[in-house]
Amino acid sequence: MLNIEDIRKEFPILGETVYGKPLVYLDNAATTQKPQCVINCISNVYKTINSNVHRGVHHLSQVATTAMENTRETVREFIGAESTEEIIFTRGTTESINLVASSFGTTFLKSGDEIIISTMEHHSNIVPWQMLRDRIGITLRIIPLTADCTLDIESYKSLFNERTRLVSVTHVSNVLGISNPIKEIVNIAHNHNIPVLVDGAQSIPHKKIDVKALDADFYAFSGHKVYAPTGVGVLYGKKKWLEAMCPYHGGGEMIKTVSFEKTTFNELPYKFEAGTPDYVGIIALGKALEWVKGIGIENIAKYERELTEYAVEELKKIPGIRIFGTPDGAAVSFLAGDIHPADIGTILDRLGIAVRTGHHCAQPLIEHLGIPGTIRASFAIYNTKEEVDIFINGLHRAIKMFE
Ligand code: C6P
Repeated sequence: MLNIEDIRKEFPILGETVYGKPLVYLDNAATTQKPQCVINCISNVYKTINSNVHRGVHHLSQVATTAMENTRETVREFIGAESTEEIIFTRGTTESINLVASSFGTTFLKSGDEIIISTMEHHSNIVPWQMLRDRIGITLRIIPLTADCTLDIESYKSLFNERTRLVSVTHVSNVLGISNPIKEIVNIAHNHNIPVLVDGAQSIPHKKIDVKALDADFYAFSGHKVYAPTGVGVLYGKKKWLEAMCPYHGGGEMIKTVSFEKTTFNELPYKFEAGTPDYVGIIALGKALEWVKGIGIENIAKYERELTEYAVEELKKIPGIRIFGTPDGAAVSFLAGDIHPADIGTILDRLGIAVRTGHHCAQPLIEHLGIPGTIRASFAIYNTKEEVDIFINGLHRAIKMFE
């Protein structure tokens, strides 16, 4: 049995008030709040072991390096990767996808090649491919959605041809809270010998991830969505791809030798980690994942699913509410009649309730739905049914103001 009240006590920000009202934070898909142990970890690193990593023979540098590399092992275990050589630290999901677009693109793609993405992608999984398209002349093929906002798998199958080189899709939609059948998507692509990148930004906080079981070729995620600090993320890549791919950024750390004539590159994973990494954030990412492990990701997933189901049930009782898709995760998107989502969001904010409104950085999906945007409530392990009730009451009040 989870004790949510005890878990809440670990998050100092949850005691804050907004406009004199207790904070009800339902914008966890944008970023999660941080437990005290993660906050302490950051300040303890600065207080006790701060030193640049992988560079010094001195004690502090060695301790900091060990702590950072321990996180690499924590991440490896957390996502079920084969080896720490396959764990690249980045600034977040966005940078992880840009890394693949740049390095995989430069190494393997040429004009006329095709990449498959979907209608429900976040801009981070659209724009890097468009930039590549404009640079080298590839084509983007888009998986359409069915009427109930799921990926149209039959259409997906029909997008493959001899020019297809990569599939890049989100595991869970940040707008709809719907999980995509990644294993099936991977199997279909692999039957064509095509690798798959999975955008895991919205699955890492809510699902048990096993990259080997999924057989994903790449898996990208951000630390800040899973109780870790901002500014750190991960790219998992199968060794065979990472070894073949050219480096992304050039600089210190990613080299073996440098002369003015020639540079040789470092081995994995350092080949992709140019410059001083955010080792403080990385060490705190390790702390956050250990914290999640302590509660159990399956327990988190179950609790959040129940909370989301409760929110969906309560939303459905309000006349005029339109929910988009059938969420199976920890987020729900909806509209209240013709009221603009930003108006609802602003009124909820005055009541201390934080939700996200707008296009959620997924404009093609919003355009597909033919709406101005949505109101999105997204949940984390520290949210409660009482908070859902406050949110629903707030929604009633907001709707009344527009009647
Ligand atoms: N979505 C949201 O409110 P970064 O910014 O790199 O940490 O994550 C980008 C990203 C990529 N893919 C998906 C599916 C995402 O949801 C996000 C971030 C936040 O929905 C902020 S826009």
